[in-house]
Amino acid sequence: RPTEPCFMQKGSDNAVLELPDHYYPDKYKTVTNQLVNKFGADAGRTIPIRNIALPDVSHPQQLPYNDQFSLFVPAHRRMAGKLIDIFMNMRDVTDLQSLCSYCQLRINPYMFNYCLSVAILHRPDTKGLNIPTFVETFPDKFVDPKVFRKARETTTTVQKGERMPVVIPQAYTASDLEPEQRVAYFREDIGINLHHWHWHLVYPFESADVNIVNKDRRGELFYYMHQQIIARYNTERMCNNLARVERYQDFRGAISEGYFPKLDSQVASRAWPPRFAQTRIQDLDRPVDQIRADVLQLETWRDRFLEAIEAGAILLPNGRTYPLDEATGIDVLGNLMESSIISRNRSHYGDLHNMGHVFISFAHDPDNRHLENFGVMGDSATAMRDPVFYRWHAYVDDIFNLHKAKLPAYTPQQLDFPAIRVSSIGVEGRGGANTLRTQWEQSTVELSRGLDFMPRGSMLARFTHLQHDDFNYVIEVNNTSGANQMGTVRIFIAPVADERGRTLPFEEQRRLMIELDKFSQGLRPGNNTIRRRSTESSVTIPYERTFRNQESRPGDPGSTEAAGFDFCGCGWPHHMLLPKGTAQGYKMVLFVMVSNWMEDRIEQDLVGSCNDAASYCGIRDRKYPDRKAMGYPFDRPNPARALSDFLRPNMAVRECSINFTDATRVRGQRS
Ligand code: CUO
Repeated sequence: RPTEPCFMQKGSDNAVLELPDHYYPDKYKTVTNQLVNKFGADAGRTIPIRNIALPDVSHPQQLPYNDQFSLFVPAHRRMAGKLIDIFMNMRDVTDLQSLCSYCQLRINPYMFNYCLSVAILHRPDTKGLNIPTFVETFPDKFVDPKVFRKARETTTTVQKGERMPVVIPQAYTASDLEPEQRVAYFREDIGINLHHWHWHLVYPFESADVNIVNKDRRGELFYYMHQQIIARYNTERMCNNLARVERYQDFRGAISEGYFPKLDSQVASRAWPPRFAQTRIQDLDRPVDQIRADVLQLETWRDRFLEAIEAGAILLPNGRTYPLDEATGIDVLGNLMESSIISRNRSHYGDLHNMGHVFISFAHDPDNRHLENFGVMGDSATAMRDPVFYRWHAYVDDIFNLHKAKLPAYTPQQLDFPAIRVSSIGVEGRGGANTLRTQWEQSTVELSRGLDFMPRGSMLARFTHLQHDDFNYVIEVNNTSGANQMGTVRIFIAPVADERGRTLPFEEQRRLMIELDKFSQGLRPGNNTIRRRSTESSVTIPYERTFRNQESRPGDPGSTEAAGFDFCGCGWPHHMLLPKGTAQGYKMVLFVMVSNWMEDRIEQDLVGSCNDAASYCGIRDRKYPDRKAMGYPFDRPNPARALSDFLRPNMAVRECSINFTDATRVRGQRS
């Protein structure tokens, strides 16, 4: 979007004092003086720009400025990969800024933002540099477009400082005639969608620099993070009297769920297209997107996955096989599935997951006859809004689970921590013992960065989201070894009964286990009482980190968070830590296991890294901080028929309930 041109830092070394003429796009060349006068006078900050030898950006420029951009579309992905490389190869930050000032009005804004964000995350000289949170830059991907009209009205008629937040309605994409609407608060949650976008930003799958992609256990993390989304969504559904999500496995069948996103793209000046109920995916022939693909291709890739899992080995390009073993099989499969450039055989196993997104997102216009763009499934910032996202990922997860089911069950030796006995777990909070409380909460998000028409000053939007009362876990552990020990405490929660009220067998319950926290803990000889605050969760990041609202903008004077919204912006939003529960109290089982930290630990220096949401996001530039399989001990089937049969002395469970109150509080005010 046209924003201010960059201005020069006066007097700084190597900086020129005027933006080189050829940096301006042709349409502005005749008015450069006016632009400098108009924006320069009240520019709060100036940045250095060099007159550099500009690299060739013609490839990424092939995506029209006002089009939508999708990482899942192979041609877009290749352009983005090229632009990331160009950004990565700039000599220093000033050169990068200079190139950005040249690109800003020439490169598609969505692609520009994505590639620059990836480069900032991965360049050694920009680590710790703040990236504006995506919802501030592109609020049109997250909120009802009516908000922008109201914001325009407000900003033009009310002085800054006196503006009331515009209110984003809570339920605006469907009525209650649509049963799926009952979980819209989850699907359309801004924080959840930001997390998903951020995760895919931190784990890109295309770049000429293999190190950007080839992060420790990234294929396994792709599996695990999305598996946890499905576990959470299924639980959320059951809290709302819906059955678990039905996997999308018949690629010829109709998708029964429709979705009408009611989002407008400000860049493309178009509404995001809907998908009507009972739509089928079709062969794609869209020259404009350089996509020609048949549904049969998707089925062929799928069949090859199933063959490989059945055989316990994948086929390599040289005709040999590579085993899917206990330690790395899931990582290999994850990288094949997504698929990334570190897929071991992309030509054979293809691009199953990404193209699933693409087929579904173009189901309404497979041959571009209506000149319609992709639907929300085509963009990682919007995909989780659509019910079909969960159907697709439930199927992807089932494929991974077929592999897990081929592995031997964990033996007692792989589960036990000799001499450590967990006698109990419970929670304490405002709801009383073992009762967790949820309700709605209203919070605000800053829109001003993302509004083209914006006069100076803040413009807030108020939205409503799920929230829970803080609580503590209380865990009693007895250490009979006579010596200090170190344990890894693993806390999960899962429903007790299925959607028909029947007690869940272990095999179904383990797949609904939601990780709540994981931490290391010293254990003195004798009895230990561990108290752990819910806010310390290794899964979540605090609200301020997800939204970085105006009260705590890093780098601002007085900010408590000096640096690092980059990698650190990845993490499940804390307000969605717990499922909603029900008014009557939804029964869940809390599970804790203390495993032997000496067997789990990864020796590495964590100084300066942000590691407080490592469970779903890993740690930047470090290894995943747990040697065990992600999801352990529930990632594999077990002969146990019920959770109680599975328990070992170093585990404990407690039934608890989540009580939802249909009331709304305002952030910062506790009722
Ligand atoms: Cu996150 Cu399908 O991978 O969206």
